[in-house]
Amino acid sequence: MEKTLVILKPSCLQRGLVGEVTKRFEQKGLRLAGMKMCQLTDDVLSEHYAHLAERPFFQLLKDAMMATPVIVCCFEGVGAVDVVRQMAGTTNGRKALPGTIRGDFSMSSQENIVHTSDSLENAAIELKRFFKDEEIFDYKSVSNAFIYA
Ligand code: YYY
Ligand code: MG
Repeated sequence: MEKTLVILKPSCLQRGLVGEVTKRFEQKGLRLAGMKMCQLTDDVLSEHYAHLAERPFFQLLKDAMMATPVIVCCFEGVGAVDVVRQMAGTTNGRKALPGTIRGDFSMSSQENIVHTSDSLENAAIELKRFFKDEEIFDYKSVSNAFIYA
C-alpha cells in the first residue's frame, strides 16, 4: 500500500467541488487516511513549491494557494501515488484529458483544483509537511477484499 498527498486547492473550495473530487477518489477504491482544513502560509508554500522558485509565476502561485483555506488529504491504496496523479490529469486544465479532475473542471494551469504528490518519495516528504503522525489513521478498510484481487 502507498500513501499520497492530495491538496484540495482554493479553486476546488470556491467552485464547490470538494465533495465531487473527494467522491472520485473514494469511488476508485482509495482509503481516506487523513483530512483537514488549513490555511497555508508563504513559508510552507515556498518549501512545497521549491522546485518552482525560479519560475515567474512563483509568487502568484503561492498567493493563489493562500486565497482561501485548503483541505489536505491522505489517500492510501496499491500504487496510490500514480493512480491519484493520473486521476488529476496534467497540470494545465485546458490540456488535461476529459475524465480527469483537471480535464473536467479546470481551464487553467494555476487554478487546477488539486495538488497531488508526484513520486512515492515526495509523497512521504509532503505528508510529513502537512500532517502530524497522529493525524494519519491506519484503520482497516473492510471493502479491500472487493477492491483488490
Ligand atoms: O504537479 P503539478 O501540480 O501538475 O505541476 P507542477 O509543475 O509541480 O506545478 C505546481 C503548480 O504550479 C501547478 O499545479 C500550478 C502551478 N503552475 C502554474 O501556475 N503555471 C505553470 N506553467 C506551471 C505550474
Ligand atoms: Mg507537482
